[in-house]
Amino acid sequence: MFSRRKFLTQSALGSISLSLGTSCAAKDNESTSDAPIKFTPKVIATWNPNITATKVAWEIIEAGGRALDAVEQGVMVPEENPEDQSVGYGGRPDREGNVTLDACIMDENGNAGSVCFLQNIKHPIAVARKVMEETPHVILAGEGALNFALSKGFKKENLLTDKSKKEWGKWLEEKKYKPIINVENHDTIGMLALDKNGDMCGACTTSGLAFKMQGRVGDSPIIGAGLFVDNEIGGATATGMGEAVLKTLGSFLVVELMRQGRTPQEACEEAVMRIVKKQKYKDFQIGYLAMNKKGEVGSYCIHAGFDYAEHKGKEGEIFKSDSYLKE
Ligand code: SD4
Repeated sequence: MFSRRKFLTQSALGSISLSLGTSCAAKDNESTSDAPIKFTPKVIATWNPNITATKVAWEIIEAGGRALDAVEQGVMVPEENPEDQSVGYGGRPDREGNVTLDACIMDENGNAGSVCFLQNIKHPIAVARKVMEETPHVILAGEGALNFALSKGFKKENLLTDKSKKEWGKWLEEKKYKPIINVENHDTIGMLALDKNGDMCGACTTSGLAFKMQGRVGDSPIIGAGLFVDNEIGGATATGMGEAVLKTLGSFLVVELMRQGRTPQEACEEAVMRIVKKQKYKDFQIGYLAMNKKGEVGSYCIHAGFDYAEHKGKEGEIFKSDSYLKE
């Protein structure tokens, strides 16, 4: 099976040791010794165009910043990019022509915030963070999420660009709903960051499947589906056809498998196989991306074509994910 050289050879260069006393980082990975755990601060994100997002996040980590700020600022890059038609401003609309956004965020203490079916706000991830930090709740949806955002000073904006409006117009001619693997929906961003304190946080944001039914919410804002982080173990995020991820609570599954001792790679493969066993997997794409507390990364997808970006130094790198189907 797929193995990345770097999984095993944790390079001394760029690694940091963290003693057991100062963090829970080592608890499950090195439970038999008091030796400090070596980890590599790192940022990873789904899909190669998001390398610009990992760079922004990495600069925060490199400066000694908190992983939470890194993931929030990082995913804001595609959120405000009109060329990215799967996230935020410029996202493809639902069948009624509404751009509706889903996003969630998790911090190193197990706190979570999420918005779904949010319209007219460019940075849903920032609203999700405010839900986490400034309300007693985890998820706000639709009008309630919008009113909350407005009360916090977010501006109401039109997010439907001419380009996405045109594509929607074209779609209306046939009204055929079929996600196109790796093309139509390929830039949803799920990001995980491990900071210099050894703390991990994650964020996920999307405009969801193009031309979805009005009111449809995918996996991306659902804690445990599109994203899950447990700072004792690691984190995982998902991309692709959200319905398949929701039915298997995929990101939670990946983290739980890592807790049981699987590598991030093994955990991602197992989570994909759960979908392959029960669902019509040939018709859609799913990609998982995971990182454990050492900074070891794994990824796996159904169809070839899923990739991810990684920053742990000045230059970012793109890695191709191995896939269940090899075409
Ligand atoms: C969704 N999982 O709304 C998202 C779409 C996605 O890459 O990830 N696209 O189902």
